[in-house]
Amino acid sequence: MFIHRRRGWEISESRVTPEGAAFARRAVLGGGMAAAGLLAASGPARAGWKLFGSSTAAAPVALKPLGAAPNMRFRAERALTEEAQATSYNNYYEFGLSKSVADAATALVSDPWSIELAGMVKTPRKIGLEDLLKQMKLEERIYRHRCVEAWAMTVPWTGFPLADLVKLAEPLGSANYVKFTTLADPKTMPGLRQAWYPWPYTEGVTMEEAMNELAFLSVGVFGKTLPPQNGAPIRLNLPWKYGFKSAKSIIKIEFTDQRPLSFWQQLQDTEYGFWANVNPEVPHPRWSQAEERLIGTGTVAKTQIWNGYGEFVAGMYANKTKERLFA
Ligand SMILES: Nc1nc2c(c(=O)[nH]1)N[C@H]1C(S)=C(S)[C@@H](COP(=O)(O)O)O[C@H]1N2
Ligand SMILES: [Mo]
Repeated sequence: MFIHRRRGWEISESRVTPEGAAFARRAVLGGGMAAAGLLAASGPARAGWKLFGSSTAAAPVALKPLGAAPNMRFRAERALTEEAQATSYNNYYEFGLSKSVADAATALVSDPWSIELAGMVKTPRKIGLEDLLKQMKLEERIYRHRCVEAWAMTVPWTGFPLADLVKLAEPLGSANYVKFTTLADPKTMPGLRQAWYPWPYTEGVTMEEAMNELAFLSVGVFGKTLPPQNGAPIRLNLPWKYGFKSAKSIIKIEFTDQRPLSFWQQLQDTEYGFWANVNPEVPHPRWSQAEERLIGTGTVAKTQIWNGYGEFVAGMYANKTKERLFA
């Protein structure tokens, strides 16, 4: 049977919304919370957002300049996305299902912050972010970011290689995977009221992927500390994988010999699997991944295998022929 797969942006935002969100909307409707007027005005996808969004004006979040030197290995070969776009079109489900979570995310308390280094490490411990940053050398890298929903951006992140943190954590030889757990605070995160989601948001990579030069922990974007909606105060960037692997607001990094089951896998493994490497030739079950829409300009670009980072990462997958590498 021939299935015509539309391009991601030809589908309405509600159709591109992952299966879990569709499920959430059904639950909202079934729960009788969606008043008819609200639905008529904005449609079911927006209704969810209104329920969880904040109506009060957001307090401005003070961002600190970081001034880290650019790493010339990772420069832009396409125009940078405008800062205003990259910081106002976000996915951060803990703060709501829409792309407009910046106001709600001002509730995030990111100072003080500490990260638990847990599991198969020489000495499990908690490390304060300030203390951690004293031991890491910050640099700026421009990365392409490709969301599984077929939008993309190109932004300068400030941070340090994940490999440097792995070395600091001193994992045992038996640890094959790294699991990331992110903040789940019901007091400040209205999205957590959607109890049918498997909070907290978690992600995972193999130890080999964690040690790859491209795997990056960011504490800033556009030369300043991360705004809350982009994952303050520390988030992952795995630019050869779909964006959902790049977990925001990380509180725990755990070393394990078990492959972690991520938030999205728990919701829909067939659509959002463990590997989730970018590949234009492997469509999402509900839309094509061949092209991407650049946020801000709306320019359409061809999506590249490994999001264009094959020279860095393709070798890691050469012998993994039995794995579902691209979903
Ligand atoms: N904790 C957490 N991390 C998350 C998400 C989320 O909802 N919660 N969304 C992911 C998705 S789907 C994408 S595309 C990126 C978006 O990052 P950005 O808003 O900085 O562009 O964050 C990822 N990290
Ligand atoms: Mo995404």
